Amino acid sequence: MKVLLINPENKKSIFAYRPEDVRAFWFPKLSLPTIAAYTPPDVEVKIVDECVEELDFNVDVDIVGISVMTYLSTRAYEIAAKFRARGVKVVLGGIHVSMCPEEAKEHADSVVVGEAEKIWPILIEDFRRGEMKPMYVEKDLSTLEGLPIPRRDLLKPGAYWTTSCVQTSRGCPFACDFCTVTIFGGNQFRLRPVEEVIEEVRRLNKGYVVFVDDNIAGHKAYAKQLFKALAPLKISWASQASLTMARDPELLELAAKSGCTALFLGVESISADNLAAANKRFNKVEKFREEFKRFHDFGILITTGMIFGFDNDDETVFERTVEFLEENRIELAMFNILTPLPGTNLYKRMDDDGRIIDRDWTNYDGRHVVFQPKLMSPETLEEGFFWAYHSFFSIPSVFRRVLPSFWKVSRKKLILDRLAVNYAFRRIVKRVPEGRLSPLAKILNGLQGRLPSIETEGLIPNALATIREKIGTVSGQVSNAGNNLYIKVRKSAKVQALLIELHGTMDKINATELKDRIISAVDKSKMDIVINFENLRETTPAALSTLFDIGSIKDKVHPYKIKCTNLRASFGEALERINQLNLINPVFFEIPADEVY
Ligand code: B12
Ligand code: SF4
Repeated sequence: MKVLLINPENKKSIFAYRPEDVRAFWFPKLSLPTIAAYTPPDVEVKIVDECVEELDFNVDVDIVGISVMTYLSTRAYEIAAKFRARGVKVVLGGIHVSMCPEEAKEHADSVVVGEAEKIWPILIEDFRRGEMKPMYVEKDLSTLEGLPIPRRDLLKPGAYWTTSCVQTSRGCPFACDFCTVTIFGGNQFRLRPVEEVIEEVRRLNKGYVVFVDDNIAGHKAYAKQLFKALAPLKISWASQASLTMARDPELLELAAKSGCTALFLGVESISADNLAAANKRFNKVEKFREEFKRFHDFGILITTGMIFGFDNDDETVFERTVEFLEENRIELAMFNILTPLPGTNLYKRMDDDGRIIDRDWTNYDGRHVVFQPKLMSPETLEEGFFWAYHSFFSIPSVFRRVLPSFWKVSRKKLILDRLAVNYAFRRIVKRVPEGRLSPLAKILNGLQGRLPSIETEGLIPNALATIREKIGTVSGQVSNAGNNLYIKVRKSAKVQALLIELHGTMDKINATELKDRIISAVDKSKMDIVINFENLRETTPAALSTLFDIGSIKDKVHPYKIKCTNLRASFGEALERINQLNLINPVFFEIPADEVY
């Protein structure tokens, strides 16, 4: 009996990785090598991965198994139809089938819902007897003890950067709104016995090992034990982890000592509001810099996963994100457009709100906009995503991000490898449209920035921040801003206005510049402005009266309004000193923060 296991690929997509890309930096999923290992020994098994080889539809085979990711489901169904037309039985399994079994059933002789460890051998025996069922559902999560070694030998030799992929755990202790991992694997975090992982690693042909876990540090005590056991093997490895790993220096040190050279970190967004909405509060924006530095200090290179299109993302998110990644020397990043994958909470929410605009699964690849974004048009989101790719992988950006680590990392070869991976990504980027930033993004960028504060006499501290500092809830940004005025701008999700967040110190000179920038931004954007004073550390009465100099600003912004929030609570004392009554109307007035946030 002959079984053919297929990993489909949508070769028509400009984003599809070509064989040369896979050889340069890619590795296979373990799905099919795992199933192959569970196939009875008297059955002949072959694996074809369309990413790296052609699929022969005339091959001599009795049964075909296809692993289905959502964006590849159309291709999977096409392959299934061709084999079924020849009378070959087709089984579909994997994440998409588990989330949409009724849909998948229409395209196959049998579908497997859930993990296949226990079901696959039963299905094969049923097939032999001519009694294969149309659907097999695995409700239990299999134990990870005594797993057979995945059949990596069935993968095309030399086609991948590495085939030394090993899984040490399944699932993730978190449940981010957009992710299918916890939905599929339950929020039970399952761990393989350390000695079994070590034995599997020991048997690999040397080379770079990739732990294809969802979160290698999801269970700290286990991870520490694993890293200690890996150290004597003298391997180099990479994996995925959550940023929480940086909060345990011992864990980082053990990881580095065990050969960890690179980690993929699900950073997702540089907006705390986005992260909160995505149920990812454990990512703390104000700690990002420090946490990235910790990985770098241990010589661990970082790849960040970034998502564009969250509800608080406006046109400026692309430039701000790339700038942030460059500032933090992020050696590599994967950009994605937010995608409501079936089965996730995000999908349910978007569907309930009628925001899904494209139901073609082919476009659920993180590179297309399939939903209506809140603060920009789908086109602006797509264009900005393309722009971010081009900008991040431009030669100056590559040097800015990668070269500084050269002096940090003791093994210089790692940096050369990272430069090579960036170079390989540039090949893909060249196939992607160039993209552009929207005119509003340019306006916002003209408005935001950092302006030095020179006049430090008579500064009045922010009363709100002082109270918070006392009770220990003040944000790092308020206390660490230094002698500068930081102006951050975005479009409000709630009201048709540009939101200006002030941080640091505002003196008369930078207040004059801020006022000019506001007048210019209102003129170009034709929108109201809301200035939030909550995080401004200190200012002077002279700075406030310059900014609120109605005579010089009212006509220039008419008919638009400049509004404030947290002004009185933060700088009531300064306002008292400058006869604030003139300031309230008609141009400036204070509104409660919850009206804009
Ligand atoms: C390693 C990995 C990668 C690697 C390698 C991918 C590759 N070469 O295809 C990299 C980092 C490159 C990657 C990229 C992407 N990935 Co990925 N990846 C994974 C990860 C972490 C592990 C996969 C793995 O090896 N699992 C171990 C095996 C044993 O488990 P399994 O795949 O679930 O298989 C079991 C069952 O599903 C079932 N089964 C699976 N197939 C079949 C087939 C048959 C016939 C049967 C009977 C059963 C069956 O049996 C298996 C044993 O129980 C998974 C998450 C996860 N935990 O699975 C995400 C995951 C598969 N990736 C995902 C996504 C979205 C992507 C990207 C599209 C992201 C992006 N926008 O760039 C890209 C696509 C790139 C590409 N061309 O494939 C999603 C898929 C979601 C979906 N609904 O489709 C997942 C589930 C993660 C998530 N966040 O939700 N990925
Ligand atoms: S931390 Fe990563 S793997 Fe875990 S639920 Fe969130 S996105 Fe998914």
